[in-house]
Amino acid sequence: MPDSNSVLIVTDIQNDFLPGGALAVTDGDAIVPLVNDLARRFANVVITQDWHPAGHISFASSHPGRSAFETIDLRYGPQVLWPDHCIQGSQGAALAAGLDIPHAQLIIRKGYHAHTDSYSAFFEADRKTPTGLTGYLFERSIERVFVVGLATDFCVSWTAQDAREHGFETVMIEDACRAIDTEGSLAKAIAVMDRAGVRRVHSASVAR
Ligand code: VGL
Ligand code: ZN
Repeated sequence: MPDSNSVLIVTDIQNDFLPGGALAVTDGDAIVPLVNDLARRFANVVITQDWHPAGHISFASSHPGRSAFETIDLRYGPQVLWPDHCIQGSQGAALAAGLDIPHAQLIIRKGYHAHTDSYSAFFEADRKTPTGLTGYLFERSIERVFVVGLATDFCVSWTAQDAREHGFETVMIEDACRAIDTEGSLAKAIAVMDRAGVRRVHSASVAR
């Protein structure tokens, strides 16, 4: 079992990212039983929830003439536009019904500022506005962060990168993640994680 200074971050396993959802990730539902099994190996679990107001800046519908999966430039940098998804309080934003992690201690919501997206669980897309997760983990003496969930190439990757930046030993459990993979985003995310020193492992190597 990973020690008491380790945390599992379960990223955005929400209805809208599962097959049939507004921003469905291929096979997103396939990881749910594995994530439940992994979570039982950790004393510390944090769950993240993408949590946008209606009319959020990351929605293509907020930019007349633009379509989903196009990239535009915003004041904080490039932003991929998405179908409306994970609207606060909606069924689509709810955690997947099959997620069974009653001992998770914190659910961190992100992307709630109308004018800024937030893939990472640590910082909003401006790379400056903190979510508070760093302070929470520091105060709980967490040293190692394991990341699973959706999607590999956006929220998982950005979360893993920021964890490294804060000096956490960071492990991405590859078979417990699934990707959106738009415009080469998966290959790019893997390269960036590797460069940042994020270790990629198979779930079988995570001790029980
Ligand atoms: C995500 C796109 C938009 C994710 C969230 O969870 O990876 N991707 N919002
Ligand atoms: Zn989102």
